[in-house]
Amino acid sequence: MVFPAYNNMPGPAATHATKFTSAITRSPAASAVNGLRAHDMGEVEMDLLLAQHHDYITALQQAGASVTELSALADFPDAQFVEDTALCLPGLAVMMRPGAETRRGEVSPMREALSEIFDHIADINDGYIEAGDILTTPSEVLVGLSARTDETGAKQLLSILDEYGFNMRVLKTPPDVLHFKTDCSLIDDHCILATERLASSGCFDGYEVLLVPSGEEPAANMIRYNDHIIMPAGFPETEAMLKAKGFTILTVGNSECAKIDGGMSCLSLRF
Ligand code: CIR
Repeated sequence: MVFPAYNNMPGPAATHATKFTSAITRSPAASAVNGLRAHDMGEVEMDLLLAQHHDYITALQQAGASVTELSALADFPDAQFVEDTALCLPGLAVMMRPGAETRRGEVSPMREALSEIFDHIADINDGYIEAGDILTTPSEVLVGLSARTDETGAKQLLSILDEYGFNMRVLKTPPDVLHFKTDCSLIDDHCILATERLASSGCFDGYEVLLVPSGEEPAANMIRYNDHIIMPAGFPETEAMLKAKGFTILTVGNSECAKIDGGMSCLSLRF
């Protein structure tokens, strides 16, 4: 099956990577305080986490999303980071196989939810892949190999996407960076915001690249949703740079998710 206007670079009407109507989020469980993290950045304050989660949903709604909030999964401390469980493309959802063993059980409940929405569902059942390592642009799907995403998983995704007519390119997530999208975001159809350490590899040649000001690297993970950019609060230089470029910004406090390595994109599936 081929989705028209996808394989031509750049596709004139290929805006599916920034234009959406819906989003899925999942309420953080009390166990979120035990979420995986690379470094100790202090205890997660549950009340603040819930308030920030609420603000995040409000921002999505302001950007035009109809938001479905799934209920918390107590057994899975990282389940609020729904992005990692599925890749949503026009007409197709691909269920991931997380590299983090403690996260694999998050996929099946998400599959159930997406089965009611998507006509086509495919499954990764070999190797590992988390969708935090996947950046979708209008012309291609970029996959960064990482500690959570391996070549076997990427290869299976490639064959699934090939069958459905989507282009895919395999890249590398920088060492010691959790996910590919920890360091980049699509902020316009042909413009990628990225950290210097990622962009300097040349992986975004052919796109316009905006570099995150030095010292504000965590701001590289944001989402473009229709005419808005939703970004974490506390990164004034990045915010000013994007405003000067004419983007409309919504900021959301992310201090608590940041303690468990979560950012703006991880908290929703957008389609
Ligand atoms: C994890 O380590 O899996 C979670 N604590 C954070 C996941 C963040 N997800 C993402 O960047 N897409």
